Amino acid sequence: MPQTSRQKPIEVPVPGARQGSRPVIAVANRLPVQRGDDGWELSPGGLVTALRPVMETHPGAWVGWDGGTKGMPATLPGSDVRLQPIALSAAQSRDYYRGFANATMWPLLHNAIEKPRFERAWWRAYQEVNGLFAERALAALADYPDAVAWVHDYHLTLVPRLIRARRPGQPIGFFLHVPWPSPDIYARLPWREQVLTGLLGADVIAFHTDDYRFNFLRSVARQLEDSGVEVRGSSVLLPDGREVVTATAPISIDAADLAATALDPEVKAGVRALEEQFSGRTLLLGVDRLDYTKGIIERLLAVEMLLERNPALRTSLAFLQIAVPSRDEVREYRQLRGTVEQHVGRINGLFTEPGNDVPVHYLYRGLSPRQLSAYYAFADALLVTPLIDGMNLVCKEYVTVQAAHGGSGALILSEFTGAAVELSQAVLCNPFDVEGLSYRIEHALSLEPGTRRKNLAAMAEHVRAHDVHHWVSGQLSLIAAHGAAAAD
Ligand code: ADQ
Repeated sequence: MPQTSRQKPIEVPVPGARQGSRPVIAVANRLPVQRGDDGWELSPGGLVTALRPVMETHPGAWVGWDGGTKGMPATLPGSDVRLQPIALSAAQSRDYYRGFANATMWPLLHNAIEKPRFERAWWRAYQEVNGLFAERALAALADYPDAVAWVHDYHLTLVPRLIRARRPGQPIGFFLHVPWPSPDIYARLPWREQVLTGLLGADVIAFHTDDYRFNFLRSVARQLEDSGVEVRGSSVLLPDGREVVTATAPISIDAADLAATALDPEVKAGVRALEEQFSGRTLLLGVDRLDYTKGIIERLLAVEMLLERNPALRTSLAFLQIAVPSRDEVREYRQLRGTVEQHVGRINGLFTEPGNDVPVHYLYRGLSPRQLSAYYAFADALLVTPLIDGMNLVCKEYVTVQAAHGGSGALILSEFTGAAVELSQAVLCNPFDVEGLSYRIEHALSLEPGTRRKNLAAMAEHVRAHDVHHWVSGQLSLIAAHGAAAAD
């Protein structure tokens, strides 16, 4: 069995030619569109950011939940990719999405840092809705018989097997955007065998880091060995002779595109406005979906300790938290919002000097990529402190925008993110140690600008060389090559 370690990811060899414009049927929970001021537009978020380049270069279709929106366009704005919306009933969205996906799988796969809830009714809805997604994907595959099927994330673990049952020779890939926990934690899931056999319908199952991949292989060995399933190296051999390969493929961003956008006039104007607003102060920034995995409370408490220890910082430092509303129909998320807002108010109540601006600023909303870029360009340091995070794209965005502006910003990065494996020049931190975190922030701010600039440039160069185009072409080639091998 492979050893778990925080080593650099093994570069997965990319067999076969680049996939050119072979059609792709992407299957993911949500369709990546929303209604904006000027009509339908791509919605924000990690998965959409990552998959946008696929849609630009490959024909095909995207199968996903319409989220209850009506009147969706037939194709993705700005491309020929067909949208295949799935409508869910109120009960399905409650039990499959809010229940099984967000209150069972999400906490379970994030090391059970919130207690996962196990409800049989939710599991039944999850099976039913995975069935609907598979049916839609099969219909799209009938229109594009030479397509690659690419299934995403913890909402849809049963889909690979359902597609395989009806199209045995179909190349199928699965990518998990979140961590895979240790086999002990995974074993708590009452439906642990079904989820594993669902995933093993794919030809390739890929993860952000070796740790997650090894945890998965150990879960397969523990739960399925009695059923004749064998883990051999990085592959899984099934009783019917099929081989499923696993791969480590850290996701990334469209670095060139972001670096170019970061220099446009709207961003520069945004930076000038921030220079005025925070004139003479050091700005620490946090940017996250409002999620209990992101360590926002620990970050606020660390900032509080910093202000407590250093009275001079109460007027010379500002911390801005930008939090995108997320899953506010789930109880734990509503509670988190309340707790964050209490801390922000409490810290400002304690540490605002009369006649001065508050030390903690808080925006509860989504921002446009250009608005976000202005904050990235201006901030002296970014605090990325998740208790656990599959990858984390925000830190990759920060180093890219800072480098485009010739900045010397510091990245303070939790060692419990997938990104920490790649961005080793960051100031790494353990967010569970709140006091230690407050010292790591101090340390990051005390680094010489020359050192910070050198670290930042190294990280930005890594992201540039391992961008999302590299990730997509690697994944599609791997799926096509192993899918073809399986069909022989
Ligand atoms: P997320 O948990 O959503 O993604 P992350 O990877 O950081 O986390 O992506 C967030 C995205 O949302 C970034 O592109 C960021 O720019 C954007 N965003 C954040 N705050 C915003 C705001 N206020 N306004 C607008 N946009 C904002 C999941 C996993 C991660 C994994 C990704 C991709 O949890 O671990 O990195 O998928 O696989």
